[in-house]
Amino acid sequence: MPTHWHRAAQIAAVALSVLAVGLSAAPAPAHDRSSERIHEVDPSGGPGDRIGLDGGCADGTAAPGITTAAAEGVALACTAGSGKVLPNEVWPGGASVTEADTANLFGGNLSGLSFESTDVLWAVNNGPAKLYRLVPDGPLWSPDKGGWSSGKALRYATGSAEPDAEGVVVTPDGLFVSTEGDNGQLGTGTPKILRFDASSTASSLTATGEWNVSSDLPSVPANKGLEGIVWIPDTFLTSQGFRDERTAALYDPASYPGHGTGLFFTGLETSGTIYAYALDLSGGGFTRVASFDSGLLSVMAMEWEPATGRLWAACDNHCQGGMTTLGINAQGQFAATHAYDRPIGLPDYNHEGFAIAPQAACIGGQKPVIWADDKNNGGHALRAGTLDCTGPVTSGAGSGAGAR
Ligand SMILES: [Ca+2]
Ligand SMILES: [Ca+2]
Ligand SMILES: [Ca+2]
Repeated sequence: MPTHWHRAAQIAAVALSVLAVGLSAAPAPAHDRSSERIHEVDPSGGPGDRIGLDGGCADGTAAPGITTAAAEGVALACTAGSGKVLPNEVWPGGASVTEADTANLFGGNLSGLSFESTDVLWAVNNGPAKLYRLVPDGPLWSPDKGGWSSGKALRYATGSAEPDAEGVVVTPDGLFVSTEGDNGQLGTGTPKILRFDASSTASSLTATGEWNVSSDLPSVPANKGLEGIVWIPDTFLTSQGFRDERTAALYDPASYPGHGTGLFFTGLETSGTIYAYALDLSGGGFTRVASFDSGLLSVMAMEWEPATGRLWAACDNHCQGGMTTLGINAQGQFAATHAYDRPIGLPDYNHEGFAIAPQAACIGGQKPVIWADDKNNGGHALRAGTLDCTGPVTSGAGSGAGAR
């Protein structure tokens, strides 16, 4: 995205950072999205870029598109009175954020993060396609010196280069990566989910599983595909009455032999839609079990928080770093329950990765969260903040306030 789009937002972020020095955790006013205004436009009107919004409609009615300078200041047409507009709340954690990597360690394109444990954080880079195993290095995170110093190149199952790796998740069934397409064939978006053997000692990793879900998705530009991925265990889904949209009945894991012990949820950047898949782990088969709106105009990262039963969706600077949490409602569907501003101390950068540390990392009621900045602004790709360990449990909240 052109950097000049964000000049005003960056100035505002700096001002907020200055304020934060003197006003720790000053509460931000509730953010009513029903009267959002377009505050930045792409002067080139280039295809594939989107309008910039202060938040976006929770129901996705403000679809990404091309706009012109004439549109600046125009009110955003969220569905008035539909009850689907979520107000932004203050970030439910610490206001301060610190850089969490050595300067200029990663360069650009770091785009996805997933904690394996309190001491192991996995990261993917979309170009060159790489996987990193990160470990604590004082207050920072650094590549594991045991073979991961420069990361490991990622290949498709055929051994060919190279997947546009944007999201990563560690699961009991292996490490999975969501991709937008093939870096060698820009212009054609073929989103896939890949599995890699993170325990391999090889210097490059060839996918041990490949699921080409592009036939199930709307046609997307090469760089608007699957930005985020999480895994949610069957035990949680069944306990919350999750419904299978294919069978129009309660989700029954036995309907999907060979799918392991949970479902994969992956977010499509271009629409902000999240798709739930049962993957046939012994082959390339897959079945869509559900799809739903993230509550964001665009989704860049996702996280599953087992301790609270919240599914998190995160946007980058296309929506000022806004986030939503989702839970399973009384109809058995995932729906956004809260929308949050980014922490005051987090600059409005191109954060395409977001990870929440396990509950075991809680200290003083807060646990670490990490963002990955694709653009490596200021020479840093990782930033660390905190999230309250005892957030609202939104799963199974039914039609409570904010649910839709
Ligand atoms: Ca990226
Ligand atoms: Ca990409
Ligand atoms: Ca993208």
